[in-house]
Formats: sequence, structure tokens, C-alpha cells
Amino acid sequence: MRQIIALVAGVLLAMSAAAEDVGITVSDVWGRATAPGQDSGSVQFSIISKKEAKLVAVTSPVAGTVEIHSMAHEDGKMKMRAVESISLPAGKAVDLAKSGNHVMLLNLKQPLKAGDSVPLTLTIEFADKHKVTLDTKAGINPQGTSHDMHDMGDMHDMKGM
Ligand SMILES: [Cu+2]
Repeated sequence: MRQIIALVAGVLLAMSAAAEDVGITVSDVWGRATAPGQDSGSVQFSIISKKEAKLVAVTSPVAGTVEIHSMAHEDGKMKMRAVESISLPAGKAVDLAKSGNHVMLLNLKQPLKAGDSVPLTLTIEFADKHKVTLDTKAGINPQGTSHDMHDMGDMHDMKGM
């Protein structure tokens, strides 16, 4: 009998460990300070999942709406649009910035200031439809500290964005 109890306890322990360690690492989470009057900002990060998964949603208490955006050349211009998800191939680091993807914080409730730490909750769905959420924080950099490619502010002022 004691052996059975030990066995059950062992299984429960294994389960809780699995729930905590979902095998996803998010790093380099950053955004840029907003200009006066600007009510949207973009966030970049690098993410790696041990198992095949996809990033399906992001929420933040500072934004009314959060969208996942991709960028593509269309008619010689960079255009961005909201996508439903970003694929995370097993064991492969996905750097949003490198692929031109980013997370868009829209209808900001407060300006993003350099030095701020903005909470983000990522929802990740595995191939078996099982979902997990992951909390992280984006460090806000001063304006104009990075490459033009990352400078989303102006692009989102374009008509239709
Ligand atoms: Cu965007």
C-alpha cells in the first residue's frame, strides 16, 4: 500500500513540474518610448519553445488592444498587418524583430516611457491545442535608439493602419 501511495505522489509531482516548466523561454523583451500624442507602440522579443507551438495572443494592462503584426514588402513598400499567430518550430529561437514581426500595443492607456517595465501576457498554443499563458515584461527603451527597421511609430501613422 505504501508503495502505491509513493507511486501516486510521484506521478502528481511529475505533473506539477510539467505544468510549471512548459519549455518556453522568452528573452530580449523590449519596446520603445512613445512620442507625445502617440497612442500605440511596438514590442519585440525572442521566443523559443521546446515543443512545436504558436504564439496566438498577447495582452497587456497598458493597452486597450494588442495585435500580433507581420511586415511584408508589398508594391515596394513595407506594410504590416495583424496575423492570427506566429509559428514556433520546436527548439528554434524565433526573433520577432528578424522576421519583421512585432507585437503592437494599441489604444495605450498611458504613454510608454523610457525605463518603464510593461507587463505582457503571452498565450501559446501547442500542436495538441493545449494552451499556456506566460507572463513577461517589456523594458522600454528611449526613442531612436535602435535600427530604422524597428521604428514602427511612423509606419503606424500611415493611413489605414
Ligand atoms: Cu505593427
